[in-house]
Amino acid sequence: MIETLCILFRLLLLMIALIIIGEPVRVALSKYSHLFRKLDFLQISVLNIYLGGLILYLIAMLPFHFFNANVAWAITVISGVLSIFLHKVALKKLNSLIRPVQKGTINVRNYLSEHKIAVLQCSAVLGMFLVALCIQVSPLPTIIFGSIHDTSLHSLFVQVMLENQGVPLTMQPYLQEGIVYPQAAHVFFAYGCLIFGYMPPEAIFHITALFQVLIILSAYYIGKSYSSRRLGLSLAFIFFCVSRWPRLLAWGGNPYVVAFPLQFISLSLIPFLQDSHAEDSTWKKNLSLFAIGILLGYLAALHLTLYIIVMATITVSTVVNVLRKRAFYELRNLLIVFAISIIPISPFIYRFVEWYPYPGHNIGLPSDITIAPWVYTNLLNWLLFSEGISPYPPLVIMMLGLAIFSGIIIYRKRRQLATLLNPTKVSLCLLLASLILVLLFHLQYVFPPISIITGEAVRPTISIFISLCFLVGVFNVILYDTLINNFRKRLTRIILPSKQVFESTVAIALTFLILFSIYSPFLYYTITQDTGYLAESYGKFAVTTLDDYELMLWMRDNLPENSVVLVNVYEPGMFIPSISHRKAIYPWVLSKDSSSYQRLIEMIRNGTMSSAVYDTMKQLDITHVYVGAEYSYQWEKNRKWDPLVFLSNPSFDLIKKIGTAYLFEVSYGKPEVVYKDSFEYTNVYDMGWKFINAEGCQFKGSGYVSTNSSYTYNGTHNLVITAKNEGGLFYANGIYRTIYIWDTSNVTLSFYINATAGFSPPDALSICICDTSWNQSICFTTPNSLYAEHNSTIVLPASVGLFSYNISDIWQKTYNAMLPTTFFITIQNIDFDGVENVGYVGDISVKVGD
Ligand SMILES: [Ca+2]
Ligand SMILES: [Ca+2]
Repeated sequence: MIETLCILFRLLLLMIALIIIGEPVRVALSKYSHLFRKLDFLQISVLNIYLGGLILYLIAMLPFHFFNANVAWAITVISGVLSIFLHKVALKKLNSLIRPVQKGTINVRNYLSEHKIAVLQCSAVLGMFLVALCIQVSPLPTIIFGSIHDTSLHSLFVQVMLENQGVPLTMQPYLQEGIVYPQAAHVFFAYGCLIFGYMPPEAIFHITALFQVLIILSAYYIGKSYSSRRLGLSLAFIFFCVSRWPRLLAWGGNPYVVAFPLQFISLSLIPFLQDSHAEDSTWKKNLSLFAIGILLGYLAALHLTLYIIVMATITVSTVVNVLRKRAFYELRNLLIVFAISIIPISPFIYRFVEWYPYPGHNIGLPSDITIAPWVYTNLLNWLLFSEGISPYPPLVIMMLGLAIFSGIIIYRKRRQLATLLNPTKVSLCLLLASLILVLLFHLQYVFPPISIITGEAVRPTISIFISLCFLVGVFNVILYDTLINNFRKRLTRIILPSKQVFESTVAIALTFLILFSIYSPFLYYTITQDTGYLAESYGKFAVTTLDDYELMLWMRDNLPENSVVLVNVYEPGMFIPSISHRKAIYPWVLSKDSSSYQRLIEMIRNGTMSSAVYDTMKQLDITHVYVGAEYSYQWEKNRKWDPLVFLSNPSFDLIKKIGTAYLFEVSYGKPEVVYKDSFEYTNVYDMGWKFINAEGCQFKGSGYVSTNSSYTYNGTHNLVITAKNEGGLFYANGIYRTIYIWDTSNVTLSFYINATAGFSPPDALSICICDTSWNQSICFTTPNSLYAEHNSTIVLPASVGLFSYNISDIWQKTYNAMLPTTFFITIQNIDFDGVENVGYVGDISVKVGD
């Protein structure tokens, strides 16, 4: 609870800081342009966040490397002082509001009663914003960072931005490749790190949650600027509980989420482009057009596809007006705005063009990339049946019903829409533009899959849904008016004319009751289910554990600077660059799609540690290997690495283990020895050994497994395994571990054992090879064992000594089959006589080939 409040508080502080940075810009703009006048404080809040972000983006893009904590603080403080200075008069007025009533002044109570409805509406919007923020952050404390893919990639961008004090050209020292991904969203995250002490992945994960909720304020923004505060309230409500986008987007898509509210603000600028008399002087008009262009370009720098969707919407609206009204100045406005919007992303366009002839276009496109044909996604299917509309099936039906009903009502009332006409038009333009884009994005099945539009077709599909949400928002206002008028008419027939106030209160209450009943399922799911849904969805890709986090922090403090860590792209090691500040092969970038890397991580997953694995690792200069505690959700299969591939493999030294997260140093020894255990450690379970559970309760006894320095064969420690029968038939104490090999034709098992202390016939110490289903096995056992008659049992010539066997041959003879590539080694001590058996195992090794 306290943690949730801390997260909430930190996000609200960040929001206020951004609002303050944006304020001087907004005031300056509104002095010279009509663009951002007539905004209330809620609209100002959401707009300022982006104006503040724009200032920070400008600073980060300038090549002077001064995007650091000092400058960030300075800008925040200076903007704060400037804002107070600019609002001197307003602040004085506010001061008079608080003072007791005097002649000629207004006080709070008067002000509130005068603006009763506006205050209520704004409070409702703010209330929804805060409730949604609580819902949004409540799953966050239990999760360490976000998706190991999206969040790790964006935190890498933030990390290089912090190290370079600005947006650098390349991702050095973590990767060679240049940065062409527009970095405006990352500036928000980096600002959070500089001022509020976030770790980069944490900044991305938490700040994204803030922007997911900010959509409520920006929906209010567009509603109010198009029509009225009532439409604003209606849209805020729709994006509070009806639209799942972007509130329930849990897999990442962080810059997309950050850009989402600005998309609405951008759409609210369309009427300005359509109005030839929007400003009184030409230079003011040009200034406004310039500001719109820059804001649209900033949207592009936040997320390119949302920019394309907004531009397409403006284009559709312009084309319609040019065809209907011959309004050619609109076309001119569009072209001006489009040209100016290129400015904020021009550095990235320049980089893209400049680097295009370079190998891999200098964006890390690997030369050995395997281009799989892009799987066709049926987007209608996705929208309707794969949680595109809502993750809760009853709401999908409700939403479709609402959308169809809204469409019919709006069409029937099309002549009486009045102030609702413009928002209706823009919703339809957005709908048409999105449909066109969905069709255009389908060209990706024609183009090579590695192109800028890959996978982007989903986003205009979401915009189709958004346009329907706008229409439902308009419908709410119509419904409200119709209901309230009807109730009033009916009530006047019943109630005395003198009771007008009462009558209108009853009408409002009844109207809200009906609206509430329509939306109660949406409210119910939002309040009761969203937190759980978010927690579950995050759980699929946000799989970093506390062990991983601690190990990565340990690496930051202890690992040599020039270390290169091999990571599995399905494990939390993806956060190594942004947490440990060490190079990882590979982060979630294009390089990871190289065939050699994919082959490498797949071979390790299979336990195929042949010389090819070491060759590839040498080529990539790998010095360490990170094995995470968990792995991300994968549709096809589990891609987790088993730490047993590395544990006791002589080519890898375990240098740190925290819980089930491991860090190994690569020593490039002899790849043919896959396993060599000399028990030079204290905890056998840490090294991958597990207990064999004694089957049945008739086996009473005791025993332990440990390492000590008695009867040492090699080094200073041995494995010691004891068993003592205590009144049963016998007692068996055993441990096992998994071995992975790739070539099973000539495998040698060697071991040193000493089974003298307390062993008398038929007591036995045995070492077995078992398949992983425990069905087939071959055993090497000390003389006089009960199992000596089994044809799968080889009796050792002595109770003490170093023995070596070709287990491929033995397995072949016993089962007439190849030795499995994955098998268990078991060590078992069996006592019958009640005199404790103390068995020692000195060395065990498994070798592939000669
Ligand atoms: Ca030893
Ligand atoms: Ca014994």
